[in-house]
Amino acid sequence: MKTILTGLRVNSEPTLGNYLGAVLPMVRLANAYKADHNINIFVPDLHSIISKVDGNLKKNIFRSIKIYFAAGLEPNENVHLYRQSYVPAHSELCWILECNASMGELSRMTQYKEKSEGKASVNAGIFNYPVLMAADILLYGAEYVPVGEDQFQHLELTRNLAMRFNNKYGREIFIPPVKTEDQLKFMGVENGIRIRSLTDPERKMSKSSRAENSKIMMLDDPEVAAKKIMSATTDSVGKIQYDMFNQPGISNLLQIEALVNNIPLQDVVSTWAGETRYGDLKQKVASSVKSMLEIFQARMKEIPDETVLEYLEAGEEYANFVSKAKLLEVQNAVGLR
Ligand code: AQP
Repeated sequence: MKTILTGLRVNSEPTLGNYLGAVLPMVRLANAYKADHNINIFVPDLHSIISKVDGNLKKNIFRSIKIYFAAGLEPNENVHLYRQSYVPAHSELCWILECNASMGELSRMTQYKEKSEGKASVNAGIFNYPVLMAADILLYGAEYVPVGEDQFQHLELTRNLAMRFNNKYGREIFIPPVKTEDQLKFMGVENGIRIRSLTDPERKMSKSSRAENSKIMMLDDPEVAAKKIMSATTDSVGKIQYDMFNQPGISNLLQIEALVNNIPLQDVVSTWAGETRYGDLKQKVASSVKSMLEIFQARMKEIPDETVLEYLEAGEEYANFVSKAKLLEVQNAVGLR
């Protein structure tokens, strides 16, 4: 069976960007493909500690699993939920891959540049985490990795590391994830999803941003979230149209409206064509986001911790079994075994 895999860092609660860019696409694919695909949804707890952790990491881990169920994930024997730090092969393979990755290629990663920009000191985890991400993917031969647009460069790195390793050892040890264009086709989208900051729409909505009004957190009071949409930065063009280059604020709102209601962007754009009143668009998007958050937050409360733990323990048994076998193959190739 082919594998679809994704993960969401738990350094803090997710934003609407994480939800629309990564959680919802994964849940939709999981529900559609679970009969004949492995669906690996893991909690990248080791990735999470590269940033400051807000709140309690253990609680954040449980909350992260609940988020997938609240988004509509249907349990199934092929759906595997696990914590990265409970599966040691991730860290072990990471080291071996580190020894096959170059400082040059890692320093070209946009995420590294953005996360280290303007900082006097940057931890080595921020530099190395794309290699751990490659290990997360290659251990399970995951060909499809639904992520937001910001992570596509890391998927390309994963492909390169896999192919380099296979060439070096003369056999197909790793299955590389499919190319970005094929990832997009599989996700059923033309471009990667990138939800923008509400206050600075040139940038992506980011959970670590200090500007509270720039981001909607999935556990924000729905009224507060609606107010953040109402105060979103727009422009002075005076036309409601999708033009991410010249009107990123308005385009971002149109994109949010489409994704929250699961309707094609083109349909939303047509509905608003010819309209000029930005306030009306904001009202509509604010109301869509508010309703979505109310339903989502009510569902979050329905899932007990005990159920989450049962799923995690079962998933970790599966993940350890699969990953240990792949790690042994790698260790044999390198000569460690
Ligand atoms: N703004 C976004 N729009 C669409 N997708 C996004 N993702 C992140 N931001 C957006 C996608 O969410 C998934 C999980 O991301 P993550 O939490 O593992 O790490 P991140 O990319 O570092 O997320 P943030 O919000 O940007 O966190 P901080 O501010 O801490 O760095 C990924 O699939 C990502 O593409």
